[in-house]
Amino acid sequence: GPIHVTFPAKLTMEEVERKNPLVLEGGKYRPPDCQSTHWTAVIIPHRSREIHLKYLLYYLHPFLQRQQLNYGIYIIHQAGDYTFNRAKLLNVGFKEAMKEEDWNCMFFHDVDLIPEDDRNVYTCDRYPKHASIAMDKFRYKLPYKTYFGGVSALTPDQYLKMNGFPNTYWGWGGEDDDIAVRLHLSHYVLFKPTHIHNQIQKNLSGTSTRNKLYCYRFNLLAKTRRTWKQDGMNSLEYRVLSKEYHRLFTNITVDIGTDK
Ligand code: UD2
Repeated sequence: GPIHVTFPAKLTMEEVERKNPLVLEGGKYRPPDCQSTHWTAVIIPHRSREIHLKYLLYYLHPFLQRQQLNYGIYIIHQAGDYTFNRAKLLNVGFKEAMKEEDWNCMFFHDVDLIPEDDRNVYTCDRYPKHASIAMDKFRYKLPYKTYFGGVSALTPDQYLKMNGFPNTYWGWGGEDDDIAVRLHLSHYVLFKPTHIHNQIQKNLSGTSTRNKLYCYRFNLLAKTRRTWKQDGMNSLEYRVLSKEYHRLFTNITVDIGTDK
């Protein structure tokens, strides 16, 4: 049922670690008393949002364990202070996570969204799923019908069929709409759960710095139909700078280039 999400002021990462003794190195987990057929990788694009990350892990680990999934949490950290590129980081996350395990479901997850109900099941469906249809920041309604921001869930096959996500959106905005168009062009019906409690998320906004608005996003969006087959997983270039196995997550720091 519902999870009462609060943000305890004195929470430390050490405390979150103590509360999750069964999590294996790198933020991986296997249910100790059953064999799960679900292998879910949670991919989180990240830079300078440590406080959000701490609260997310505080809620996400016990939440996923209650669902008895095999899971792993991957933080894809963009190196340097060039303009952020959420979708490209998600592509990197997919590629790096698949090198480690045969995941059968990928959850692409903003760092500041916390599930508010246990009926948000972190497994994949027959169709790509928008897994944050009701967020407190939008008063639990979608801002528009095709909105695809926040949290989404795709199987590796679904993801590869749409050539992953675009690499070319630097800064805030547009990439989520591009992904929605790709889904349509790959002939997928988008799955949006109908029961609101299935996908509700609390947004942890607040102190973080604003991502630079991407001014050319509408120009790119207008061309998605022509570009999606060339821009995506098949054109992804990056350099892994480090990979660290922390207690509650795997951190992969990457150089993904710049928009210059
Ligand atoms: C909204 C969407 C997001 C995406 C974005 C447009 C929601 C809840 N989220 O995000 O999915 O579509 O609009 O690009 O509707 N991040 C960092 N460091 C940064 C910048 C971004 O870690 O400096 C990551 C982080 O995981 C964050 C995500 O990117 O949650 C989205 O960025 P945001 O929180 O700045 O933007 P927001 O909430 O408007």
